[in-house]
Amino acid sequence: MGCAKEDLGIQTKIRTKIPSMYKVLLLNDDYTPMDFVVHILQDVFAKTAQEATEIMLAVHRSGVGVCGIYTLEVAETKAAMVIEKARRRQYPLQCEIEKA
Ligand code: TYC
Repeated sequence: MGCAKEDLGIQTKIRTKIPSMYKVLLLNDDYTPMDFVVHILQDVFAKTAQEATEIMLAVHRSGVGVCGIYTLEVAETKAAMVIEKARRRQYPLQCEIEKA
């Protein structure tokens, strides 16, 4: 006796979820040069020179600033790129992600 899939009452639920978003945060330190941070913000986060300078100065003055808000995988990749570029130059720049 054959048993068609429909007879088993199996249903495929199609759910489209809005992905959680994550902030990429840049932290201040006393050693990373300002122009390097501006370059990172342009290169990794596609900021204009003016936007990058404003974010860098906000981080320099307040201690922390948001570089952008992305899905988890993108946020993790961008944070890892920042750390890698900074370590290659031996700068202590810190970059973290936080749920938005
Ligand atoms: N405070 C650093 C300096 O005076 C500049 C800086 C800005 C470093 C932002 C890190 O995330 C940072 N050279």
